[in-house]
Amino acid sequence: MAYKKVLTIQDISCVGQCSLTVALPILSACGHETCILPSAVLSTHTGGFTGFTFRDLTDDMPAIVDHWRKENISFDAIYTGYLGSIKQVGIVKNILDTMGKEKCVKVVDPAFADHGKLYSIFDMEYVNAMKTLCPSCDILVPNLSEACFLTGMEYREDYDEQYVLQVLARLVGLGCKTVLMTGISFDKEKTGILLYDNGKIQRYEHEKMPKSAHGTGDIYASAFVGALVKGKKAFSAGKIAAEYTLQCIKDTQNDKKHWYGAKFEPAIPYLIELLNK
Ligand code: PXL
Repeated sequence: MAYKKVLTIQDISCVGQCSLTVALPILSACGHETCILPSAVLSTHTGGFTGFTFRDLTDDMPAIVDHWRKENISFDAIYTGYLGSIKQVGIVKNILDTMGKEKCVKVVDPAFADHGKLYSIFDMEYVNAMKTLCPSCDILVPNLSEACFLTGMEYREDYDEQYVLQVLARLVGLGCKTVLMTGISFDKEKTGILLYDNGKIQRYEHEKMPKSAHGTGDIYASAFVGALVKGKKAFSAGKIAAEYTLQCIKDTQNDKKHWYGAKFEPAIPYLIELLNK
């Protein structure tokens, strides 16, 4: 099996089990060399903690990337998540456009909203900037909230296939080639994923847990990229990531003290088992 070099660009939330502290171990466990470009350093994530610190690393990025260029460093995959500023979106777009090897797979997780609401540091100006990443990635991995903000569609908890098709059509209008939507199901008792690829739709539904957990979008996207880079087809990688994420949520469900994230580490052997099937 080829050894692949993945670059992931997202924040370091020192405590909180999200972003790089999730992506790095998951991608490494999948067997990939994992390079990072931290977008910001926070004391914790912003979802439920108050008084967190936030250091924006936008100004460090150009020199880091220049050095990589001088060293002729390029990547088999580039996966972006939570970014630190609007200016940074432009830098990240340029990285997506220029730092990949010939067959580089580029995955963008918008990572700016959930349950119909933007994460606390973001606004519509940021959302508008994020639209510019759509044509630069191969696969966009939004949840329904992010897809709605990007497309200007009203966010609904209750929806039908027609509504989702409209959201997808608008994402394609923004330049998306392939979209893997998370948290989509037409059965209220379930949840699932939907892969849109060149007009073709594939869906996979699974058990929905009573409570979701913080950071599961990052766990999902990291496992998806890990599986994809391992050579799995997008739909199969999407299903593997869904099964793994579900297990992480199950492992966390009954621990009230663990409200800030999902326990993704104990299920890593299960992820590897799924990858080897
Ligand atoms: O999991 C998404 C995420 C990543 N990084 C930071 C966050 C969040 C969600 O709230 O606050 C800093």
